Amino acid sequence: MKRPILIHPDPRLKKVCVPVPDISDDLRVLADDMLETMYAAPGIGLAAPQVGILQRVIAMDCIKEGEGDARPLVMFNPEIVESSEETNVYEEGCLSIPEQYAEVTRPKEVQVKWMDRDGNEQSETFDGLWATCVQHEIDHLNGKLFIDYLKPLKRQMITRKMQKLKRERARD
Ligand code: GNR
Ligand code: NI
Repeated sequence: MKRPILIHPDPRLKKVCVPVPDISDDLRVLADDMLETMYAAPGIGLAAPQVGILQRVIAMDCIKEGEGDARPLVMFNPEIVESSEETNVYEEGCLSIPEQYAEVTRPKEVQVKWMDRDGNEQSETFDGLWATCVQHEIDHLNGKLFIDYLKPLKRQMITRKMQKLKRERARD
């Protein structure tokens, strides 16, 4: 089932999420709901706090439509174990900050380890958009949004736009 996505500013998007102790059926349902919500949005990633669940779970699929087979990835307790010196700049967006985009510089490659839905440890090195996306998602688990990398004035401008959007949505 699709779940509603929280819009910034929301105190739940600023919280450090707790690790999942082990994989349960509830968590597998959450993972499926997150993938469904992400594909429907549409987005290339989604973190559990964006649907109000303050646990360390992310979903990703950076394969764009028509670009090949889908690759739905769900990670429990993802951790970056190594980051490249080399950086990359991407124009980032966020489903919790609709229609706002800005360039963010991050390590170009990251090695990530996580637990999969069967409870197995996985590890993989990501590059390109996958690397950007997994870092953006892990930031969400630490209460950090891409606008936190921007200059305060630009961040404030975006936050004010989002407050207005939320007021308008609450009215109709
Ligand atoms: O859909 C999304 N697109 C995107 C584009 C560039 C960098 C990061 C992202 S993640 C975003 C979905 C989202 O908000 N995930 O938390
Ligand atoms: Ni996001």
